Amino acid sequence: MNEANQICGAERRVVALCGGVGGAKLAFGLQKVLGSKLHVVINMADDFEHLGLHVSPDLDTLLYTLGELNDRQRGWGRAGESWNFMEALGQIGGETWFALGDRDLALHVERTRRLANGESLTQIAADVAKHFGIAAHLWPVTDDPIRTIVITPEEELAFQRYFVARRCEPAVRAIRFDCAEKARLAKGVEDVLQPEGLRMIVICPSNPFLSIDPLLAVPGLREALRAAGAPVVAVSPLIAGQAVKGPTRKIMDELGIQATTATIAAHYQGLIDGLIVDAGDLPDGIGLDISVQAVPTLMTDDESKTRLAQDVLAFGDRLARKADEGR
Ligand code: FO1
Repeated sequence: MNEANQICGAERRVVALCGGVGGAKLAFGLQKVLGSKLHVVINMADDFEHLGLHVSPDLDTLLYTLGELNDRQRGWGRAGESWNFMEALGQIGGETWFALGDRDLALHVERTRRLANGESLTQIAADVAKHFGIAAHLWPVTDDPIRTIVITPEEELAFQRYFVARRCEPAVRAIRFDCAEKARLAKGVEDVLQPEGLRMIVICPSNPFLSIDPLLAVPGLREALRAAGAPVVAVSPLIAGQAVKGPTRKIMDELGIQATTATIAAHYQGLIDGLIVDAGDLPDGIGLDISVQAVPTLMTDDESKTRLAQDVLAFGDRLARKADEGR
């Protein structure tokens, strides 16, 4: 990479599309490398009203992870939590299937108050991120309602009912994103995806069906990604055909989709220029017009998250140079 490009590269923004615990891990690694040059577009379709509170699980997982406040075993919620609220709630017959820690509760109560006051999820996310000392910029994909609905043979389940109450065990027949067609792409997301000063776009190793598809369902996002004029690099959420955590593989089996590098590439067909796969998953002739790079993708600690982030950035920069040479 020539000197000018290198300096310019370091100064330019990287936009990451993210949802869930796996996505948050790579976002953490990217923040370690990029600091305030990282902009994260967040899935908001896992949100739901619970006990009269507006809960935003993917936004909160990112806030806690980037703020280094997260419980690293569970992946979601805060470290050092206490559960007095849940205990007291149980004593009076309240709904305890969705665990809200005492510290976590403060975020839901304060977000609910501010939403009732007319503030947007974008404003609330930015303000909480500031209070948590987070360097990256967090962008809810939309400030309008959007809800993932999981269709099973017996019934339709709101996302958290499927994911938490039923522990992902009902078979998935289809997934729908209610209100997506009316959701407006948040202004901040449109702004950060403008070509000027944009280095690359990263699709984090989140569940493609439950975390990335609801992002892409917001009208205008796919077009904005294509018009951004920067390489789009996805990181496969599978390692040796298995998900590191969560129901990605199970859902692929239930949807009749083979859990291979090729099907992940096909899922993002037309959107991505490059796909990062795990070192052991060298593709058998993907046959798609994208570049594939095999590196270790299992993120078990801060070092491996940062290393994967560096590999992703180097791969994206190589794709950019190839595109420049091609012009
Ligand atoms: N996941 C669970 O499996 N059980 C829970 O009780 C639970 C509570 C919870 C509370 C706040 C929050 O931000 C996330 C929470 N999650 C819980 C995780 C959450 O359901 C998932 O991380 C996302 O919705 C999917 O990415």
